[in-house]
Parts: sequence; C-alpha cells; structure tokens
Amino acid sequence: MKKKIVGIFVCMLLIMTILPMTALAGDEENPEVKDRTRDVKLFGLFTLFPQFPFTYVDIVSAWIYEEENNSKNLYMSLKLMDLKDTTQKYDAIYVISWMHKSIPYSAGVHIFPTGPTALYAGRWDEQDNDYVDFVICDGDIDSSTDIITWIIPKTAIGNPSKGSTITNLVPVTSLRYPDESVIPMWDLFKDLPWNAFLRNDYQILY
Ligand SMILES: [Ca+2]
Ligand SMILES: [Ca+2]
Repeated sequence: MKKKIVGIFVCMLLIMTILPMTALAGDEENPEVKDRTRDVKLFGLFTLFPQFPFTYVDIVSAWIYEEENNSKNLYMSLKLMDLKDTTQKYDAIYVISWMHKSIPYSAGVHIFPTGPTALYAGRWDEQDNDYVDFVICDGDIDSSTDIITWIIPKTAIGNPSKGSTITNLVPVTSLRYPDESVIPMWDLFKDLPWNAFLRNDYQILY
C-alpha cells in the first residue's frame, strides 16, 4: 500500500513537471501578455478618472496559438475589458505588433461608430510607421467574449517556421477622433503594455 501511494505521488510529480513544458500555446488562461486593467491613459501618459468610458479599449491580455490541422495560419487574440462592435464617437484602433527574425510585423483593426474595418496583418515599417505590405485576414470581433482574433496566413508574416520564436509581442489600443478636420489624427487615449504583468515570447509549434 505504501509503495502504491509513493508511486501515485511520483506520477503526480512527473505530471506536474511535464505539464508546464507542453503548455506552449497561449490561451485565455495562459496568455503571452497579461496587462493591468483600468489603465487607459491620456496620450498614453496621464492617468484618467473615471475609467469606465474607456473599458472597450482597455487591454486585458493577448495570446498566440496555432491549430495542428490548420497550420498555415497563426492565431492572435486580444482580450479587452468590454469590447464593443461599434464606438460612440471615436476611431478605436486595436493593434498587436511583434518581431520575428528581427523584422517587425503588425496586426490591426479599426472600430468606428459605423462598425469595424476588415482585420489586417503584415510586415511593418517602423520608420514610415506604416505597412510594407499587408493582407486582409479572417478572424472575429466578438463583443460577447470581448476578444478580437486575427487568423493570419503565415505567408504574410515572414513564414515563421516550426521552432522559431515570435518576440516583443506588444498589444496597443488607441482612441482618436475619426474626423480629420476636428483635431489632427492624434491618439488621445491609449492603453500600452509597458505596465503589463507578463510579457512572454511564443514558439511556433507547426
Ligand atoms: Ca489594460
Ligand atoms: Ca496597459
């Protein structure tokens, strides 16, 4: 009996040590980036009170995953506190950027009072602050789960191969006036990930 209990105990220890190693892909419970909440700031710098008008751009977390039987795509998800599929007056911008082999990439979507644009992703030029090239992606803007998911063809983002690493994962949200004649296209309110609890890399599985 004693041997059996020791055996079970050893098995449990083994399972506990193996599990974190195999849990490579991100999900809602194990995101690559976990941000603080109620931290949307004016110009990304100054704390705002109250926070409730900005919960739809308040980043909760971001994660990357893949599906074995659909390995041509990389999935990126961004969870907000209270995602809306239309805004009251602002242009809400949701972006995830990352590096792969020292080249920057970005996925984004705008949500306007009239609704969202297409989801897009591609190679990013940091100097020009614009896409070098991009593709329209499949994906989902789900206000019931507060999650935006980009389904990105790997061919559009440098064909990351199995075992290579996605680094510098940076989710950013911004609010600006959609009408250029009112105020130049400034980002008035932003949530940045510099105060995040967690920022991990992601290793390509397939
Ligand atoms: Ca946040
Ligand atoms: Ca933040």
